[in-house]
Amino acid sequence: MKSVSLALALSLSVAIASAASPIRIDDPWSRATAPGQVVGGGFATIVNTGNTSDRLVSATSPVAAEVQIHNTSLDGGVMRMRQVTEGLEIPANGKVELKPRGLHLMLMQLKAPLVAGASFPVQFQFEKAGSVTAQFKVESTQASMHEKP
Ligand SMILES: [Cu+2]
Repeated sequence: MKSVSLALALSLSVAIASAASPIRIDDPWSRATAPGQVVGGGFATIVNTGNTSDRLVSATSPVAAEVQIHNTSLDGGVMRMRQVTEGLEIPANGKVELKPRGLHLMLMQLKAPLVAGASFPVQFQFEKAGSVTAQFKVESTQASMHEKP
């Protein structure tokens, strides 16, 4: 009996520890891809409710060979994407938005098309908060609430 209650107490403390993570991934979504399209985008708002800044260092997903962090810039009227290799700082009590035409996740070498209505996990690795997983919802390429520039 004693060992049972100890195990319960241990699992409770683990649950409390993970719930206390200051990093939250809000509204994770992606866009459906056409057959043959080998890259996809990932968008979300990364919220840091903690009093110290953190850094997103990498991300992985089972749907893609590699997940990169990209930034978008306008270069002579042409949209260009650049890989962010130094990670992404998430300010204390702040947030960073990953959105179309801005910072985003690039899912490289998709293993299968992303189909509207489906969802897939992305595991984020933060310097301090460690690993945080979010479930990305695939939306159709047709106009959605996210399509506004
Ligand atoms: Cu990109």
